[in-house]
Amino acid sequence: MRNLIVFLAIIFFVSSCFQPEKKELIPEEITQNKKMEWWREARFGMFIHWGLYAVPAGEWKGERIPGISEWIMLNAKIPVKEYEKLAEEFNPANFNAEEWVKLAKYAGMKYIVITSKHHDGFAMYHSLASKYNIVDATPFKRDPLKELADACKKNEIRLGFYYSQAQDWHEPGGTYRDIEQGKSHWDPNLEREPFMNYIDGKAVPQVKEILENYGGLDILWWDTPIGMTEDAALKLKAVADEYPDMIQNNRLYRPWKGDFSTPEQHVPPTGLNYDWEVCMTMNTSWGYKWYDNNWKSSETLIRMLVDIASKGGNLLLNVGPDALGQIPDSSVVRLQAMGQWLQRNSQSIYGTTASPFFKLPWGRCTKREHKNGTTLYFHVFNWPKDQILRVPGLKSRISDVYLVSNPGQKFAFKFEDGDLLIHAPSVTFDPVNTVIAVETKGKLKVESNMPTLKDGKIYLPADFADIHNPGYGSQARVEGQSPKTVIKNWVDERTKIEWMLNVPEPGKYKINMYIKAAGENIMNLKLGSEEITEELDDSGNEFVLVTPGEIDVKESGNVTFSLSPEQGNWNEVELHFVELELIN
Ligand code: FHN
Repeated sequence: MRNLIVFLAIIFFVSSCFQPEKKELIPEEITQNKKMEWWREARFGMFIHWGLYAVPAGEWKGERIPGISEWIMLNAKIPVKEYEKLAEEFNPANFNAEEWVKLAKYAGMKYIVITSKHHDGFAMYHSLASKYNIVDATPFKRDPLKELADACKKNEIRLGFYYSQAQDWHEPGGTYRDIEQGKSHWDPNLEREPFMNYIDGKAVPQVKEILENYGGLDILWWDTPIGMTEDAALKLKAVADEYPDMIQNNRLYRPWKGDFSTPEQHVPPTGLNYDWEVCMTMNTSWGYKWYDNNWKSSETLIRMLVDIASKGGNLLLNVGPDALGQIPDSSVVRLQAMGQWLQRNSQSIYGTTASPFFKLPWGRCTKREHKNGTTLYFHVFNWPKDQILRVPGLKSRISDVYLVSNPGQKFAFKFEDGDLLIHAPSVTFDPVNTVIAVETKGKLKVESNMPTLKDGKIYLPADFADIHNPGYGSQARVEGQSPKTVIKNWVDERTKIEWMLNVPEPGKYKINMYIKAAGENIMNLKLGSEEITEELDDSGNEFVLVTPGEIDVKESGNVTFSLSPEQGNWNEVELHFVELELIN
């Protein structure tokens, strides 16, 4: 009987992993799909944070100010009148819109989003609603956003403006961080006024200006709805909704979804059931900070773009130009590397959709559907040492397997134990990411490789974990090659590790974990709705087996197993795998 239940559960599980039938769309969905079409195909855009904060570049009165550089006015508690003086020094003589646009194009980016006004309240375009703008208040006197809009048009790249609609540290009615906690503005000379004065007097007129005067924006990127009220948001929405083809993000007012969501500084572990765009810095700050050298490598950035595409999202990658109008060389080099990789592999990114696989231990997958089949793009991050690339559970008919950057290079393949095996030469073609295309015919059929019961155990390896890192702070990551992968650098107590798994039958499961713990760590373990806590001993430099106890799983089906640090009781843990052993 038990075998029968397991068998039926597996049959249900397998069949539910085949591609779902396309559902009938309602008219609103058709309109929305049409509006989002170019954006979904684009996959990759450039974020530009540029403003007066590029002048101090992270330093105030000879002191390095901690935190992200565009927040220097708040972090260093600079009085409004003093900060305003930065405008007199701002003369970005080397600014060249055409060069920026060409760089974005070379990098393979399809759109640009630039700060028209950040939280410091300074408009980076010629505003008639406030003299505190780059044309009226600086020796530069040019409107860089106008020049950028012209260059984008000329070079056929889409353009969006960022606008900080609630926070405006310069205005008596603008909001600032902690206003919702009742804290005062740091500048006692700024006599407070009602928020609506600022909305009516500056935000609404400025949003009208940017929408009317720059040839029609493709994106309006709202930010930080701190202190935003529904009344104020409705006024701004009314202005923006005059442009129904313009795409807006979800940050105008917290309860509203906008056209897309905006995970910041982290990549969601799985896809989201809504359009989404990760915004990400290449170092730590958004604005220019001369001593911020915490650069992500080109390899990390290329793989991040691929990871996001494999989950169906976009990447908006930031640059912070300096006070002379130059994009830092460290950003340029990375963008060029991304562009070169994209030139060879463009078809595996643009216009593709999310991976049909649960997890691929060696990389990622994107796909493109055609009338008679699907092209699967396998992005191989870790080239197999045994010359066999195993694609778990691919059940479709296959007509061709070739290298995307050189389609003449074919690969031999065969099916074995329900998996596709691709013969991989001993030397990798691209150490960062080799893309192999697999042409499948007919309906795409993929059997999920979600962990499930096998020989009495459910095996949860490091490379099948979803790592929920905090947006800012230390990032845990997977290192090594399957089956020897390890989660390393788990030092931040906000980081949570999760696995999706299939429990074919309820029962008591014993937990075995293979971990290395430094110092004192207390961990909470949760399977379905049951939770236990484990105090981990310092294991020195060794991986040890830890058995925190048993958990009762009351229902079969897909569940989540999670590990999270007990707040205030965390030091550092590395994790190789977890095993759930059925004991009754
Ligand atoms: O506070 C800003 C920050 O400076 C930057 O502009 C980012 C970009 O998404 N948005 C805010 C933080 O969420």
